[in-house]
Amino acid sequence: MAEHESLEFGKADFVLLDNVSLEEFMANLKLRFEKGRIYSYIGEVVVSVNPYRAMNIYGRDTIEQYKGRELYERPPHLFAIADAAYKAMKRRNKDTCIVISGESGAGKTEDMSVTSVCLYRVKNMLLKSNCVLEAFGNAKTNRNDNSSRFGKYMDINFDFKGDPIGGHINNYLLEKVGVKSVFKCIFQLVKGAPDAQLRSLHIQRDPTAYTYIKVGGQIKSSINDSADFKAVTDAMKVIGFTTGEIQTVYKILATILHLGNLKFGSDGDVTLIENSKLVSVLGDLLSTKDENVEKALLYRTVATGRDVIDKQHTHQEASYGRDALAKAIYERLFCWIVGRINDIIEVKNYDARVHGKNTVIGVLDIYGFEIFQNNSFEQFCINYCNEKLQQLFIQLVLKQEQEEYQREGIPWKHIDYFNNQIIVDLVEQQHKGIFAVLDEACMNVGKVTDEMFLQALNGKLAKHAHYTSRKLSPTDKNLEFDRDFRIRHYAGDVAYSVVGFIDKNKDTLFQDFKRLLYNSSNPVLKAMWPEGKLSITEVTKRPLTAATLFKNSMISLVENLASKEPYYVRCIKPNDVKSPLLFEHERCKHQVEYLGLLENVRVRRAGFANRQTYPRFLQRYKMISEFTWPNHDLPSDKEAVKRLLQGCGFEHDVAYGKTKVFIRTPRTIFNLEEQRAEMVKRIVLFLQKVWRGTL
Ligand code: AD9
Ligand code: MG
Repeated sequence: MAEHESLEFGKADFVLLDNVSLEEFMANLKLRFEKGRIYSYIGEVVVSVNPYRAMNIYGRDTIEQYKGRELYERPPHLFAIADAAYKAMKRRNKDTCIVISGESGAGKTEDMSVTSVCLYRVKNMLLKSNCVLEAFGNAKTNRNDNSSRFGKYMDINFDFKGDPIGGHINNYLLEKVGVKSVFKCIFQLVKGAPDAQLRSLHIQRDPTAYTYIKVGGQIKSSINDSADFKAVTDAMKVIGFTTGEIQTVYKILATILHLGNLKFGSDGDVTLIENSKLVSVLGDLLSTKDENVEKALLYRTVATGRDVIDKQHTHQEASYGRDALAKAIYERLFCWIVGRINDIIEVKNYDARVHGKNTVIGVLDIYGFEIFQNNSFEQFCINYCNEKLQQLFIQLVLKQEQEEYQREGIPWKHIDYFNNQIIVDLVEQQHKGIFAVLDEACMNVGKVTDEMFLQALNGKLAKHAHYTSRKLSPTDKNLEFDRDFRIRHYAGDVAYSVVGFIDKNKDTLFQDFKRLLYNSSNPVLKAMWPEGKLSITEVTKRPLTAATLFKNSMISLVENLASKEPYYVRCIKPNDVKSPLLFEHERCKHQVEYLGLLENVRVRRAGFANRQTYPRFLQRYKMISEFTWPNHDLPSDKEAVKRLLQGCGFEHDVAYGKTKVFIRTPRTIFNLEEQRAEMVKRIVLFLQKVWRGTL
């Protein structure tokens, strides 16, 4: 428990509250925010409130102050958690992870960078990779000017000495370009690239000239555009991207902007490209013949039995194909960038037999819970992801903890909490879940509409307590549209429009585009599209849907996190206007409630900071007691541990379970550690004297 701060800043650890009530919790949180104390603890969980202003608390000197210290020795800080995760990994040779959660704009990505700086030490590559990924994966939304449109899970590998030796990034990209948001890299290019480079890409320095930027809205210029553009390009160079690769990256961004401006028209039954000059621009950028570009945009090749014919797109199909192409090449570019970064940062040639075990700290920063005016498939996936992470928190912090006390026979009064498993099931359950119903709808190509999908949901989920729709609750004033269904999420109600669900769930990129890109004479682009190699008759297997891919990736992410020792950072957004002064009480209270923070305090307060099996405890501390050193003659290890702790005067702070001893406060552990270190020192001195014969 943190005890070092003056009380004028409130309680540094919520466990120290006099009464555990929502009012006291909120009063303490507010006081700390107003005093500029943005971090607090609940035991080992960090509660972080977005300050919306630059804080002078992230310097090297501050990192040094936290290194090697115990959590409760210094004011709460992310550095302390990073160091705790690091120490736990080193001491126990165990993988750990830091899970950062909270709604959109709560400060996760900032907290992730702060934590990473502390963990990477001198690993420049990892820092540079952050810069590139943010440019390509973040966009401005209503909720956050720098909103992560991709989830990032990063493993940092350490060698046996505890030095970082590399890493690996998993990305969970969702939003695609041209949908709702414009990625930062696109602004940086248009506003910040040198004139000559723009000319070679046929791009004008005017964001309003591009439909996709206009559709994405919020045309925002920053004074730093050219500096940002340069920083990202330089970062790619430092990471090891070749000049050809960097050029291709920008050619792809330019391609996307030009695609957005393509207009289709018709002449009788024939679909045409109105601004055909753009076709040769695209041919140039994609290193392919103009006529190939034109053909892929206007026709698709279909196999009918043995025959292969070119079928003309309708006007609508052509527009649809164009947008699908823009989205797909952006998505592919992003994954390719992550892949290239991984090639470079991944640990190679690590021989555990020579270097000892290589351990990992994972850090997760993912898109936060979102409610927009109009919520679609992307928000649905994002919010499902947040349900999964909340479930993991419940499992690890609230549920397992209490179950262990019961199993071990420690007297325990159960603490109630809302278990969101029911919502997770609503989304991911086989056959009945929303994803399953959606996938079923997508099996019937072309026949099922979004509305029919909604009907199917209504049919299957009519009785579900967390699902409703206009049809099921006609009098509900909060359900505005017939096309909406609403989920009661752990963090609040969200109405989703079904429009576009079916399209977004299917892999809808015409094969002709894949072939076009594969046949490019630009080797970097070609390598991004290996499946374009297949001929029309070879393409038969139905690809997995977006929902299934996303669900699978979330399930394996959660499994991965659960296999590590987790540390949590729970981020809170103090207001919706990005103000450093405003603590909107209701807004914050809502977050404290749904994050389960009060329950967290209760479990923590009634619970124990540390537990160890009796043999393990003895192995570590037996030298500090005459009853146990070098061996004990008591009937059991449990008895021996009791004698040891009685001897040290810690009896009041511990409980004895069937197989483990439970220690309430970290201070006791700290004290035991100190005594142990002291004894080890004395034993070593003693042995040295024996060896030297001076005894
Ligand atoms: V989203 O789910 O990706 O939409 P995040 O990641 O939770 O969201 P982010 O870290 O991007 O939020 O923070 C939003 C903004 O708040 C930042 O752009 C900063 O302007 C501001 N912020 C957040 N944390 C800090 C901080 N520790 N110090 C200063 C901060 N400013
Ligand atoms: Mg973010």
